[in-house]
Amino acid sequence: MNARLDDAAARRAYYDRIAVHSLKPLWEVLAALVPPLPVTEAVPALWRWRDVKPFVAESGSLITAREAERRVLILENPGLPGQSTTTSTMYAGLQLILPGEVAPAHRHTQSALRFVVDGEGAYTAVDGERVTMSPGDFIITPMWTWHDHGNPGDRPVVWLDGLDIAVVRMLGAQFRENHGHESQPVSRPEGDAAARYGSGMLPVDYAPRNGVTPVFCYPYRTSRAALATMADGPRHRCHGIKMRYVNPATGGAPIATIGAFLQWLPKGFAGAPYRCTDGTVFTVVEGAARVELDDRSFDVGPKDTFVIPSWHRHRLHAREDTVLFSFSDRPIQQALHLWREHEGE
Ligand code: 1HN
Repeated sequence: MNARLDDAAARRAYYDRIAVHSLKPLWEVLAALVPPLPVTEAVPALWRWRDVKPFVAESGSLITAREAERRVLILENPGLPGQSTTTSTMYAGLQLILPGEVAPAHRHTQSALRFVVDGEGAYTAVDGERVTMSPGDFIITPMWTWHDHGNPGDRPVVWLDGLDIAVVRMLGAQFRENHGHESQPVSRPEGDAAARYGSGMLPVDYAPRNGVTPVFCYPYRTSRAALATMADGPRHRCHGIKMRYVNPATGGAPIATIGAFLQWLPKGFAGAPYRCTDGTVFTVVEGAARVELDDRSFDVGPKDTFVIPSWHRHRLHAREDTVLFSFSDRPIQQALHLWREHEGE
């Protein structure tokens, strides 16, 4: 029996018959599979510090860091419910560690970054070296490195975690191990990695490892001073003054899968419209700014976190001198020659 070529009922019946053989007609989904422009379910979203801070603090009375393993509130994109992700590829969360607590040592194939948001005096230990955290410090935990956190200080500390969870999930490459000891043994003094690899020199026989930077802490004091020095110079019409964190041994991103940036918007800066294919998580370090998207805008201040999904046109306006930290999957897209950006309307 030949179906009429335009018989919708015959097509539906055919789809039902082939479905039991795990077959699907491409022609019904082709346009959605290969859209003319990026399509993502992720939506622009904002987590104001004043709104989330009480909930972060409250989590401290509900569960210990030990019991939770990591006491974190996921900044879940409202357009991706249930997926524990903030952009289509990047996870962000706010982690709380109270005085006296330890978050036990483990390692996994997901790479992580920390950006210290509130409080100081906690440490994170990476491969045998501890680093004491202060607000604005950018710290990385490369994939498959042992890491644990502790707070020997007298104040709660909160940082933003960024991980490539959805990327590793998509690739089916998730592995994890517990260390067995709550805190990994300390084998190197604090500052060791910075001294060995972070002073514009490298040990003469150093060979880069896994595309991962040997320097794992980028103190805010240093990063901010770099931006401040450049603040009087030429500015990018969209970004103001924007720096990317680098692996000093390669000039590439500090983590193979995650790019991280710090930018300075001078007071009164009115950025030109911009879009790029890497959906990006931003945190305000200092200042006050307005983020204008096509169909919504928000005013942001210190410790607020917001997300701009892929290919969403936006402009940045600075009401005060403003410093923004951000991270995205840009190194992945660039390695695959997929990354695109567009300046202007
Ligand atoms: C993790 O290991 C940390 O080590 C934070 O602090 C957040 C989210 C998902 C999976 C592992 C950490 C995490 C995580």
